Amino acid sequence: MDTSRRFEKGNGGCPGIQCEANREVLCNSCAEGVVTAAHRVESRGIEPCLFGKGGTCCKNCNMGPCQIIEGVETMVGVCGADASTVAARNFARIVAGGAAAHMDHGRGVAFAFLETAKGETPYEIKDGIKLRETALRLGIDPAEKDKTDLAIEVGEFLISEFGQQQGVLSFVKRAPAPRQEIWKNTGIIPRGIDREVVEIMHRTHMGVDQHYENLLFQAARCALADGWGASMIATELSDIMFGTPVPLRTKVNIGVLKEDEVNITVHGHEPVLAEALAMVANDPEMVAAAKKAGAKGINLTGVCCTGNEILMRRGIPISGSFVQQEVVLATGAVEAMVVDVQCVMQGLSPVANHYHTELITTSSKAKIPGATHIQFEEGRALDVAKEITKRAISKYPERGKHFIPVHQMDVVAGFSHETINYILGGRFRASYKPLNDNIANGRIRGVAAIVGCDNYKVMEEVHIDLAKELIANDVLVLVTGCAATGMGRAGLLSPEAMEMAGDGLKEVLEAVGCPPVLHMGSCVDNSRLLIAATEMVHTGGLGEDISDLPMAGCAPQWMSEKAVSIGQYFVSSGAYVVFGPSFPTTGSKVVTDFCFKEMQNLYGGMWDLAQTSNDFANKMIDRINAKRAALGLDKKKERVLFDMAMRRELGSGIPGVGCKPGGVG
Ligand code: SF4
Ligand code: MSK
Repeated sequence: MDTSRRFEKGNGGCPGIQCEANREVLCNSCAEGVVTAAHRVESRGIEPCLFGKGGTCCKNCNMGPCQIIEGVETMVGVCGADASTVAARNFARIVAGGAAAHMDHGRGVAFAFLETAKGETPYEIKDGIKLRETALRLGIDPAEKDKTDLAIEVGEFLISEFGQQQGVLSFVKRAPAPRQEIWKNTGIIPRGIDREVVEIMHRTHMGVDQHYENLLFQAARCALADGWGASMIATELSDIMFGTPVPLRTKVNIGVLKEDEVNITVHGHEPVLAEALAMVANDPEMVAAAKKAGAKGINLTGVCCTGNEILMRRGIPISGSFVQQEVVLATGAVEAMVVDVQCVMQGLSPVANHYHTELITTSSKAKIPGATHIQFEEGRALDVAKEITKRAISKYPERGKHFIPVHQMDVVAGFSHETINYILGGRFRASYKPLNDNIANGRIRGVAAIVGCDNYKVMEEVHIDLAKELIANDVLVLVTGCAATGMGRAGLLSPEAMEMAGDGLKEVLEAVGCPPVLHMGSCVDNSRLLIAATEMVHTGGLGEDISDLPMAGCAPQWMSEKAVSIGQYFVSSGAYVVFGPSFPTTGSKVVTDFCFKEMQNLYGGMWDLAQTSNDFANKMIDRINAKRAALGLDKKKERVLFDMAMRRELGSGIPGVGCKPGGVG
């Protein structure tokens, strides 16, 4: 693949990264001297280290590091490990790393939930209906119990699943029965949440599990403990505590920063502190302090998935996705960036130091040299939020030369699976039946999930062109994470984007008034997609299992280990998942074939690899068509083929919008 052309220089000799807003900020004189990941990519190249690309280097013991080449007899590890063993071990460790991040996130939410249930935090149990439904699902009888007692019981029950040693995780039982049978037969039912990560770390230690297949089975089990365990716990308990999302209008992109207000950005993944900051942002005492400092108020915005959490539930705008985190600070207009865990670049610290910005870490698990640390505790949530807000206010008078680009885009977000149920079926007959019926009658070809990060390796926004091609082909698109923010910047999260949809999909969208691309939340909220797929199966007419659905998933710009864990839990749940621009096992054909072929036989779902948006679209639509044919729904449906002229024409998507040079977004 020619990757060199993927990184284009901006007009002013500054790095150009994906979005016009980024380009404008980094080319502005107030960003002079600032070094961001875009600059580092420019100087180091997009493949900073070739050692390890393809997954066949091992440094699991001090006889190495060993570089291993498949098929070359002399290029095995000192211990004799071959490429398949090492690639599978490395893959399993990637899954363990990604799953562990979600597991610790889920644990944090569960403890915050329990403290809230006991009245020890300023939060409340907002969704009593979901609490009762969840209790029933866990086998807890909600009858005769008040909200407090029930929440305590649910919280304690779910916390116990993190340290559970034997048995089956409770939410696993939500999956379609044939799916559970497959997991049982392949021996990958997760027994406890933490146990599966520990077992991967043990098995991948020097001299333990040497068989690639055995390693990949444990990787699958660990990933399921993430998706159907920790991530689902994080999503469900966050919904019960902070409210289940419903559709709301808000905005995304750097232009949501405000010229005349104290700008505080929250970045990372956890919703807990961000909720407290949202609670105090309008506190009269804080607003008065901001006014005294010369500002008109306090403007809270989000970055990455903490941003997605408060966007979904509170409509708080997102100023940036992963690749924009440093650029948001390079505006010089942010008084404080408050970070919790995951996807927070160390490069933020020097960028913040370049300005008056205070970078504030808040988790004992995640400190950064040069940042101020203010430890967050749920029991003191409002006090901590006020302390942070006051520090940000005190920085406002120090704001110097700055530049806020105009780019911002209207979005509609908040599509929990409960909301999709309601929107499609209406208040009195909430159901996935209309979706299934419209798939069966061919108005909707199928469903695609575009999830995950954005990444400096991919300078074109592949996921945006892909989404346009999918919706033009009547595929309903579900998005999460930073991919969702990118879609928002490009105008695809607004109902007006339905104009880009094929006739069938458009007809359905017009009837319900929702966008063709539905924002379903943060990284942990990929668990919502598992439930939505399960609901489609249970509703009937589209097969007996998730693997029967005309559905495909992808992460075209994946960056984090979490994305691999997410991809693996979808594959093990029966989904076809395409990753790009690279896959971490390609140094071993044996392991890659197992992931790309054998997993299909085992799970009815498999991995695949693509690079261009057109490759992704072709593969995903082919899969959806094949599933339609298998269901007997193969009434000929014309494929809209995108040529270069059509791509250019769609360029910004809706006239005058989008995240391409010359657009507004
Ligand atoms: Fe090399 Fe084997 Fe040690 Fe890995 S475990 S570093 S392959 S000797
Ligand atoms: S924040 S994991 S860059 S989606 Fe969830 Fe974005 Fe990927 Fe982090």
